[in-house]
Amino acid sequence: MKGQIVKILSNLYFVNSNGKVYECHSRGKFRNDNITPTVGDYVKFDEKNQYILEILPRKNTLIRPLVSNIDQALIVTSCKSPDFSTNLLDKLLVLLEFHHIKPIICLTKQDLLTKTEKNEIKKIKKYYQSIGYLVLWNTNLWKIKHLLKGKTTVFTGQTGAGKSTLLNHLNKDLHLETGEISKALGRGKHTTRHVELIELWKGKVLDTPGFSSIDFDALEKEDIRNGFIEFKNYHCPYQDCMHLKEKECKVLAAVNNHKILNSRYENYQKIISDHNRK
Ligand SMILES: Nc1nc2c(ncn2[C@@H]2O[C@H](COP(=O)(O)OP(=O)(O)O)[C@@H](O)[C@H]2O)c(=O)[nH]1
Ligand SMILES: [Mg+2]
Ligand SMILES: [Zn+2]
Repeated sequence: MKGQIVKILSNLYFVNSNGKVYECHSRGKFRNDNITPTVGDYVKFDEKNQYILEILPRKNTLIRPLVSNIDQALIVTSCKSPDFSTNLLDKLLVLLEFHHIKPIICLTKQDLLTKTEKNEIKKIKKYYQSIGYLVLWNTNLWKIKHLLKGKTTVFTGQTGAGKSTLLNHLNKDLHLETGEISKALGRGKHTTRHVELIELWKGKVLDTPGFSSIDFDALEKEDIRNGFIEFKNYHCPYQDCMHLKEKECKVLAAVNNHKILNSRYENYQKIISDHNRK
């Protein structure tokens, strides 16, 4: 039978197949093969003896959290408290583009904005939509539920952005802990959690504390450039133009003509210079 690993606890692999979860063991073989099964792996398994026979080819693997075969990511981005960060958003977009994970931007805490602030966010929202991204408010539960169906989705974004709150809204039975993580840390609470895919609206979701910079290490400068997907619309005289100081660069011209959002370009420069410093 085929299934997907939804949870791993020491040497027990929880495999979901058509909504039923089987507790399987892994054969020694994978260890020798240098493949460790991860959450999200699609596997062939022996349902009778409950062990994993084969790990099917992966679409992608993230390191932190260690998880494979992610179809899409909901980037939960708060408009306020914590303040809207285009830098974090653009970084995540680059990372997701590199790993072939479809990004969906979900804005939260719009209720905390003044009218002027909301208009500003709406402009930014429009820009991201114009370059091809799906951008939603967290109040659009109906749309989000539809997007989850049949997919493996990670919920990512800053601590306090409202990931767990949104998940609780999507399913009242989840009862995920929400609120300030710093309070929990202050009490010396055990914060390491196991990675688990949970079934939600006919899909599987993973509530992550965000990705780690380790997942960035595999990227080359060109990958960062390619992650700014709207740059591809401009054809510069230099083939393989990095859009930094090149003469007659069409991207730089578009930034000057306000065709490309200023913050996007600034974030691009920042990510590239951080990369150079490594
Ligand atoms: N005003 C407002 N508060 C929100 C919204 N979404 C989440 N919160 C609050 O923000 C805090 C952090 O939310 P939480 O879901 O724990 O964030 P997480 O760290 O991303 O999982 C909690 O106190 C939530 O009640 C929202 O849309 N509006
Ligand atoms: Mg949370
Ligand atoms: Zn260029």
